[in-house]
Amino acid sequence: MGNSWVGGDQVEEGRPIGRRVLLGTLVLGALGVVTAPALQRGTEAFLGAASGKDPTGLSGLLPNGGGFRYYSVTASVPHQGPADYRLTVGGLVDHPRTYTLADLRALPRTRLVKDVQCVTGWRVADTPFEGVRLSRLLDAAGVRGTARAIRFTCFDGTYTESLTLDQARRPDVLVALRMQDKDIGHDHGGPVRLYVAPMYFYKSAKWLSGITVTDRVEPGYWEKRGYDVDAWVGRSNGRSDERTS
Ligand SMILES: Nc1nc2c(c(=O)[nH]1)N[C@H]1C(S)=C(S)[C@@H](COP(=O)(O)O)O[C@H]1N2
Ligand SMILES: [Mo]
Repeated sequence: MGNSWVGGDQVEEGRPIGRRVLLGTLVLGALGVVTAPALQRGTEAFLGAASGKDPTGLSGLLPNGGGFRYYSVTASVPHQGPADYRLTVGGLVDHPRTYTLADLRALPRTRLVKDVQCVTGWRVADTPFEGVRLSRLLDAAGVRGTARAIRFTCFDGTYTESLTLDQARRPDVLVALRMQDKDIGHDHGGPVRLYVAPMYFYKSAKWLSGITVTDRVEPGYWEKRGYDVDAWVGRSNGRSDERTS
């Protein structure tokens, strides 16, 4: 699957960067040159996204992705499928459990169709997501009285996210198995990603592997790097986008 360069300015998580800066950065990165500290953060974020797809780095929009951009903070992500995918639910619960993909597929599902909004500005209208309500998995696990939050981990080995327990129990928060009415492919975080409909898309952790119930919010990957922990679309991160849910 090839990648195409589409559009003038590329964006990366955190701030827009101009095409010239981006191309310079990619060339330096490809040559293994150590970049200036000022560029380091953007370089890491963008090269991580680009190199997982295409070593030449000229990627961004997913081909046939309907406007979605590919993001990963790691250079590559192992593939997991029906044979080896596992989701563990643990922490402050009475009944920790590990789910296979078949286990998750056997549970009742919810389908939601809403806009997706990335904090860097792009928005995709009317995107169907389908999956098991997170609240269902939490209820099955038996959340203890001291619990206040959830920590999400991913099988890319690096990305993390967080929600308060109240946010996690909303009916528009899914452990998603399908997106755009297809099983979620690897690039979109398949086979299972989180979908937090009312929040910026960085909350929707791809390649979901762990749900840990905790006694406090532990800020996720981007939240440690300046993004709002309470990431309501239109009411956080200094943005005024139309709400998504
Ligand atoms: N594991 C993981 N999940 C992630 C990210 C990531 O880099 N790694 N990026 C987040 C951000 S910032 C966005 S906008 C969306 C992008 O999802 P997509 O690649 O399906 O468009 O995934 C979110 N979830
Ligand atoms: Mo994003």
